[in-house]
Amino acid sequence: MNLEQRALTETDKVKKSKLLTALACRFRMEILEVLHAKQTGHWGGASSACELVTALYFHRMRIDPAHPEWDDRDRFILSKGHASMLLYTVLAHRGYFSPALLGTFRDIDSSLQGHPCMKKTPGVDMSTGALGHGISVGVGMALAARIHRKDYQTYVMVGEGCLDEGQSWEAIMSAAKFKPEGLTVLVDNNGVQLDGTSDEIMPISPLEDKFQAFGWNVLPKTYDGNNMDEILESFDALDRATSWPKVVVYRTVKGKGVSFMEGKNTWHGAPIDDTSFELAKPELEKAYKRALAEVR
Ligand SMILES: Cc1ncc(C[n+]2csc(CCOP(=O)(O)OP(=O)(O)O)c2C)c(N)n1
Repeated sequence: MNLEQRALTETDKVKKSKLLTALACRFRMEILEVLHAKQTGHWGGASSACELVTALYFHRMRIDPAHPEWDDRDRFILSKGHASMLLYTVLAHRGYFSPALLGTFRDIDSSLQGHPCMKKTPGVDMSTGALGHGISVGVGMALAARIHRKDYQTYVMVGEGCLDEGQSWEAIMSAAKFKPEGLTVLVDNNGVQLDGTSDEIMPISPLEDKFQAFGWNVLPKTYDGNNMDEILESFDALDRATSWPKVVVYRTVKGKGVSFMEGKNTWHGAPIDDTSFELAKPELEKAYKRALAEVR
C-alpha cells in the first residue's frame, strides 16, 4: 500500500496522525518543486495550510474522487484561492486526476490555472481567487443542503486577507441569522499577507471574539494548524460542538518547513529562484524522512 492508501485506511488515531503528517510533508516538497519549476504560484499560503487540507481530504471529508460531482459529497471552498497548488496537489493524490498534470500548473491550456476553477478541475467545488467570496458561497451551499434535505458538510478555508474584505463579515452576519447546518469556517491564521504582516495591513484580532460577537460557535481553543495531532483534535471538538455555524482558528506559519522562508511576506508569491530552491529542498526532504521514519 502506498502512503495515501495507508493514511486513508488506518484506524488507529495515533498512527493515522503520523501517516497524515508524512503525507503533508511529501505534498509540501512537491508543491515547492512545481512552483520552482514553473517560476510562478504562491508558496507561503500553500505551505501554511498543507496539514489542514491534507487532513480534510484524507481523513475528514465524505468524498468520492471517482464522482467529483456526487450530490452528497462534502464541499470544500478554498477562499484563499491563490494557494491553488496545495489544493491541486492534494486532489491529484486523492485520485481526482493524474499527478502528472501538476507539472502543467499555469500553462496556457492547463486545467490547473493560477486560481482554482470549478469548470476546469475535477474536485474543485468553487472557483476562487478574489479574496472574500468564500464564506458567502459557503453559506449558500450549506443552505442549499437544507433545502434539498442533504446532510453534506461545507468547509470554507479563509486567510486573514479574506477576512479583511467586508463581504466576509456580511456573510458571517447572515450565517448567524440563517444558522446553516454543516457550515464550518477554518481560519488559516498565519499572520502574514502579501506585502506585510496582518497587523501592519489590517489588524483583525481578537478574531475568536469577533466571530463570537457575530453569533458563531467558536471552538474555544486556538489550534496549531501545522500539527496533525491538534488538527485531528479540532475535528473531534467540531463533532462535539452542537450549534451552527462553526469556526475554528488555526495558528499556522506562512512558508512552513523552510526556515528562511517562514513568516516572511516576501515568500507569499515570489518566484522561487534556483539558489533558494537548492537551500530549501533539503530542509523539506529532512522533515519528510523524519516523518516517514515514524510510520515504517
Ligand atoms: C479581492 C482581492 N484583493 C487582492 C487580492 C491580491 N491578493 C492575493 S493573496 C493576497 C494576500 C492574502 O493574504 P492571506 O489571506 O493572509 O493569505 P495567506 O497568507 O494565507 O496566503 C492578496 C492581497 C486578491 N486576490 N483579491
